[in-house]
Amino acid sequence: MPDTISPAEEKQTIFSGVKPSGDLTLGSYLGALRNWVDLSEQYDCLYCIVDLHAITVRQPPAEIRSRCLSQLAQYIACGLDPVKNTLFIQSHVPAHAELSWVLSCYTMYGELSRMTQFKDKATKNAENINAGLFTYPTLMAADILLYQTNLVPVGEDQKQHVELTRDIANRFNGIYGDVFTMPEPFIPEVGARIMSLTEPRQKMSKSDTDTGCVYLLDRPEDILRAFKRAVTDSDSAVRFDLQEKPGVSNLMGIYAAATGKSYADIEAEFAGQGYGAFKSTVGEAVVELLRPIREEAERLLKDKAYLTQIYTEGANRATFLANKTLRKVYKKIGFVAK
Ligand code: ATP
Ligand code: LTN
Repeated sequence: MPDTISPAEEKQTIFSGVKPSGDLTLGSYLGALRNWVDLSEQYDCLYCIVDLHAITVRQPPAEIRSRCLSQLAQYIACGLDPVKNTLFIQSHVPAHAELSWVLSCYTMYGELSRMTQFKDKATKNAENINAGLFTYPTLMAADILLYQTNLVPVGEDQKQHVELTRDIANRFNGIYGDVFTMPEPFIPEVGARIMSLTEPRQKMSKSDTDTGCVYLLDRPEDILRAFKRAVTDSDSAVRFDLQEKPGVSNLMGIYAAATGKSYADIEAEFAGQGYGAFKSTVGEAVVELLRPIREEAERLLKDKAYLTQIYTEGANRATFLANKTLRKVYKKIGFVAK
């Protein structure tokens, strides 16, 4: 009896993760989570809460703990079925940290120095440029490669990290044979880079303290207020132009992602109307998009026993798969078997 199913029946694997470094934003949803849900029928999916990644920036212990649970509730509320998808917390599967160390010995200092996220975070956290912030991409490579992942659904900002993961995998495979599957980034056509509503030239980031973020659990009145305050420009035409009109283009991107409308449709819909009506309509579309997620997440968060069961089962499944790859890696390197 063959111990594998035939390639025709075999589903490809997806891995992705979000850090519990703040509350999930509209950017995390449109750039990543929503696609996770869309892809979860055709693929074997592992979706992780990457707490090890979050501590590259200081996190108050009580906050990271409660955010992990809340993030899990939001994953499920977004539509991820915990029976069909493996939902787990990264620190529950030690193989991530173990493979990360190994991969750090196959990653070049120069490669890590070129990562834009490192340069960005180092500028923002000048008082704490720790080694973890620098080697962060090797941990991300370990996350992905441990599960022989084919596809990594992420926002535009993570493309460089997935490309580095491929370089590391290639280098390792070049020395030891085909150990790792080569992963591809999957970046959505709309929503891949949602910008802050108040600083539209900066990515909407959950750890930023500016007021330009919309959070998945925000109340409708807060969402509407955030959109009313959104920065536009001194013109009055709703027209897509990232260079000249970053605020309006960002709102158009959000509206397109929320409704499925094209930019041409949106321009026609608001022709001659000015920004007031446009901002309110986008705000209302986002309220309706997020309403069911917030309601379901609030309900799930009251059931801690259920959430504990989900992340425990998720960690068991993930550990099994991850250890298979880790054992293979150790063997290829030449470590003595236990
Ligand atoms: P932090 O502020 O702590 O760096 P973040 O808000 O940038 O966090 P991540 O946890 O780094 O969020 O990202 C989670 C996923 O969501 C990633 O796939 C990332 O590419 C995507 N993502 C995050 N922010 C945006 C955004 N503004 N637009 C589109 N995708 C995004
Ligand atoms: N680095 C990512 C989060 C992340 C991730 C991953 C995404 C950690 N490990 C593996 C995809 C696959 C971020 O900063 N958003």
